[in-house]
Amino acid sequence: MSKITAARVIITCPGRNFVTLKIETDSGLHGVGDATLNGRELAVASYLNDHVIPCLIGRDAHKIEDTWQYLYRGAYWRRGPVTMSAIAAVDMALWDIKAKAAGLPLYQLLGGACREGCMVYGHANGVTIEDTLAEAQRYIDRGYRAVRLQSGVPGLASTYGVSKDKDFYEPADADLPTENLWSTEKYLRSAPELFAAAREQLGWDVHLLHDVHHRLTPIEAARLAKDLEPYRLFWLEDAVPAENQANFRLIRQHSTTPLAVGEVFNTIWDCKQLIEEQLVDYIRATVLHAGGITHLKRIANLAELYKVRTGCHGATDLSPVTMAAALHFGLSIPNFGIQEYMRHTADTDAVFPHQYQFADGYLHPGDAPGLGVDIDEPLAEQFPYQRAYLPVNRLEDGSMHDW
Ligand code: EZ4
Ligand code: CO
Repeated sequence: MSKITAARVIITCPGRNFVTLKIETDSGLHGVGDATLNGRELAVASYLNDHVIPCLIGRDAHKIEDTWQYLYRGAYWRRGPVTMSAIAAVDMALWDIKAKAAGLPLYQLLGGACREGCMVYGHANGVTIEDTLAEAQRYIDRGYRAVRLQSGVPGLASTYGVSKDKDFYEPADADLPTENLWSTEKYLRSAPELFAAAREQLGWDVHLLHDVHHRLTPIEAARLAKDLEPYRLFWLEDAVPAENQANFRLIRQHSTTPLAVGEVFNTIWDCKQLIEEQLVDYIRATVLHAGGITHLKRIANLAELYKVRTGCHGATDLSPVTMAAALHFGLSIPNFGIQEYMRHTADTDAVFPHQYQFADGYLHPGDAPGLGVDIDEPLAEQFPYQRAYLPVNRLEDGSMHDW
């Protein structure tokens, strides 16, 4: 028994907002969990402060599964990003405590390492194809084996994934949502040109990925997947929104381009049909937004039955705490696929000192007991919360579209 004596939510903005849960125990050990929900941060902070923390005090920190069930079933109101991010933060912090108590890096408790490291992909983007490919080459030169390519669309002033600062892409960029314009026709013309040029210039030894960010209808996505087939993508991500999981059937009927989805998923129920019908190849649910290590393990185990691999979301709005948890998890499961990796700013790295390290295209979580990441609270205090929204997206006639 290791009694939870205190828990607090720390909100900090070292370049972007992060919500962190820190749990303390009577054994002197503490654990950290990430509860960041981009653009809706304070809702999760309130869920934790007002509704979860009162239930945690006095509980046995080692009862991870029981605490998960208590918070999930006990709320009565199930699922959803706010609830599941809050549960995830508790779950991560409790795994951190348990692994520290055992004196082991977390991956050892999850079954031990299945591989030497977790292959990651970086983000190369540019306004023109030329710029994007120059960026991609920079990643390859730094040792990356996989790169996501996003390029500006001729005729559109801005598009998803193309940033001003090349190293630190940050879509939550304003205190009221930025308005973007979108044209599916223009995009469907330019995306295949990007990948044709990429294969010509970068060759075939690098994995190439692309994110559609939920903007197409099923038949449009089928056309894009088919057009991209000759360039052998590692995956095509979020080709359509997945509220209606059956949408993916149409894409599958037309193309062998591997498909990935799931960064906005919260539970195994969002993944179930896609996995069971083998409609996707990579499932992108994360430790943070899908209920923690305890729940992501269930998703990965289900996926393994159908040869679906993981490809966890890892954008900058997932803190180094999530990155550490994802790496322990990825190292320990048989069906790991790839991990998204966007570097955080120096201020974020300083607020969250961490053990994980990049080498030769792989990240390794390190061998410190626990998650191998912590929060520097006095430093975190120096970066107060700043409201920041993700953009919204409209078609050229003014209709709202998916961002
Ligand atoms: O838009 O993390 O694959 N990565 C992505 C990200 C998401 C942001 C949303 O918070 O799609 O850039
Ligand atoms: Co994405």
